[in-house]
Amino acid sequence: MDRTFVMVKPDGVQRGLVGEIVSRFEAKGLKLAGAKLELLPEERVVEQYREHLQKPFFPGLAAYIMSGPCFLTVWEGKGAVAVVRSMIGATNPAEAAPGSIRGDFALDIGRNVIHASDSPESAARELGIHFASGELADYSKIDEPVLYE
Ligand code: D4T
Repeated sequence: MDRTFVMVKPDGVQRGLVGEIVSRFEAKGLKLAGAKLELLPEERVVEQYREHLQKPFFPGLAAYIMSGPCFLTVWEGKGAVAVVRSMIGATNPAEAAPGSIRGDFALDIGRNVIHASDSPESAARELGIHFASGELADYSKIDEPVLYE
C-alpha cells in the first residue's frame, strides 16, 4: 500500500479544522498510520521546504509554519499520494476546486491550511524527516475487505 505524509499547518490547527480534515481522509477509506501534534523545530522546516530555501517567500513560510503546532499524519491506501493531493486541492486556495480542502477552507496561498506529499519519493523523504519508524502503526483495518477489489 502507498503511504503519504500530510500536515495540517498552524492556521488549520488554530481554526479547529483538524477533526474535519481527518474525517475526510477516514471517510475516503485511507488508513491512519501515524499522528502527532508538534511545534516544528527550524531544522525540520528547512528540510521539509529545502526546494524553496532561496525563494522570496521562504522566510514568511518558515515563520508561519513555526508560529504554532502542526498536526502531522501518515495515511496509507491504494494510490494514497495522488488521492490525497487531489483531496487537498491546488496550492493557491483561490484556484483550488470547491470540495477540496483548500477550496473549502482557505483563501490565501500563504495560509493554505494543509500540506501533503506530491510524489511517492517526497512522501518517503518527508516521512523520514518527521517520523521515527517506531511512531508508525502497522495494523489491519476491518473495512479493508470491502474497500478493495
Ligand atoms: P505545501 O508544500 O505546503 O503542501 O504546498 P504545495 O506542495 O502545494 O506547494 P509548493 O511546494 O509549491 O509551496 C510550498 C508552500 O509555500 C507556500 N507558498 C508557495 C507561498 O507562500 N507563496 C508562494 O508564492 C508559493 C508558490 C505555500 C505552500
